[in-house]
Amino acid sequence: QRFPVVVVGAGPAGLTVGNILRAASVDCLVLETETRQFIEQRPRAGVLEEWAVRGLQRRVLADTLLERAQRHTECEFRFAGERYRFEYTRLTGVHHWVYPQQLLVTDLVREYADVRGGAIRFGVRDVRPHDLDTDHPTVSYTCPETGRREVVHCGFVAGCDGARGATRTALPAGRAHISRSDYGIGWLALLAEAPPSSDCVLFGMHPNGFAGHMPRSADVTRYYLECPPGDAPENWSRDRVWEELQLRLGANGAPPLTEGRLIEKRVLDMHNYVVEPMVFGRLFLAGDAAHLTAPIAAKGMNLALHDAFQLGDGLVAQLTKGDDTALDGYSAACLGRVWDYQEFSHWLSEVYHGTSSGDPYRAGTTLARLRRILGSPTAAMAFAEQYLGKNAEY
Ligand code: RFL
Repeated sequence: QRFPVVVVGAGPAGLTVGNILRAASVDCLVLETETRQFIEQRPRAGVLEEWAVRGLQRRVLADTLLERAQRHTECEFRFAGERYRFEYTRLTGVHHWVYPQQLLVTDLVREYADVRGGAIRFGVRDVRPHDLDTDHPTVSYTCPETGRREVVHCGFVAGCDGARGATRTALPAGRAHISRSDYGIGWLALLAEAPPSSDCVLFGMHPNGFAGHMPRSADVTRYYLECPPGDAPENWSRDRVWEELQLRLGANGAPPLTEGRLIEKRVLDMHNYVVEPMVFGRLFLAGDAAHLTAPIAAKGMNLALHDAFQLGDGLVAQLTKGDDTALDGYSAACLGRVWDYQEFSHWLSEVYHGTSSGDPYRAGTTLARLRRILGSPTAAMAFAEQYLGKNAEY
């Protein structure tokens, strides 16, 4: 078997790269450990920045999204028993899109496999890249039907297999630097079968811990509750979850949250990493495989798409015109936005978690940050710009 490009992982990053390649009639093979049904139903992110949707639109990948996604123009901070609206679109003219990640993945896999005729294998096991520092790398995997090892020869490997994938671990020690940071905080990530309780995202800063409310659709809402890292989801009964959400998101004049069945309950330990450079020989890492941003600032899916636009376009330029410029600059072109978003996540983490840190000094500076955003037009504009992401064209 031979393909110009093997893409490892069918998440937002891998499927976008695959679609860009197929649009230019470049053949590629996508290898995915899960089934198609599983990836089309795996709920995760939901916030897309305007530039990212325009990037998808330019590549004819946003038709369904633009019909179904919700446009968000403001968010609300709740603390010390009060609520404060923050109208970021009125300030900047820029908005957020909310579209559940599994719907984007469903659109991208349909377009790649069913419309653009891209090759994809689901349910593969033990994917391993080889000879990455040569011009004839291979990728081996175990075929789910036969149990046999298959070897694919290729020109390039796109490592888009997320935070727990195999491609990042193929980097030899000393050839890449991995920077890490751990917030020492957990978030209980919940999906409730309940309509959103507000028309916008809510952030609650409470001495008991942070709480977030993120509308996903007319009848599903994502909630987050700060908890100890490594906490067991079983420690959070339905009653305890709703009691804490009502308390941490409660504010003067705000109606109580609409409760419902919890359809997902898992603890995420808040940590980040960045791999530099994102390239080793013929392996190009993209998305969570290259960098993880804790969901504090809702940046992960956006960064995955940013990488995928750069990588897809760079591979097309190389494979159709022999032009290496974009691939040579790939890592630097991605890492600027990656570090910008990492820094914003750190800043925002302090805003969310300072109140509950138990340290009165941190609680005081947190409140000062919030008052600055809400009281100074210049600070509000700077915050909105980072919250919405640098609005460039891709
Ligand atoms: P993905 O989506 O993890 O896709 C990787 C794919 O690779 C497969 N895979 C392998 N395939 C072959 N061989 C292997 N060895 C493999 N190992 C894994 C996996 O099955 C999967 O299909 O990575 P990608 O494409 O880089 O996309 C990144 C985003 O998924 C991620 O950044 C976001 O989900 C993060 N995130 C959020 N990002 C936002 O921009 N906004 C949000 O509001 C937001 N909320 C979230 C989030 C992530 C969450 N979790 C569960 C981590 C909320 C949650 C709860």
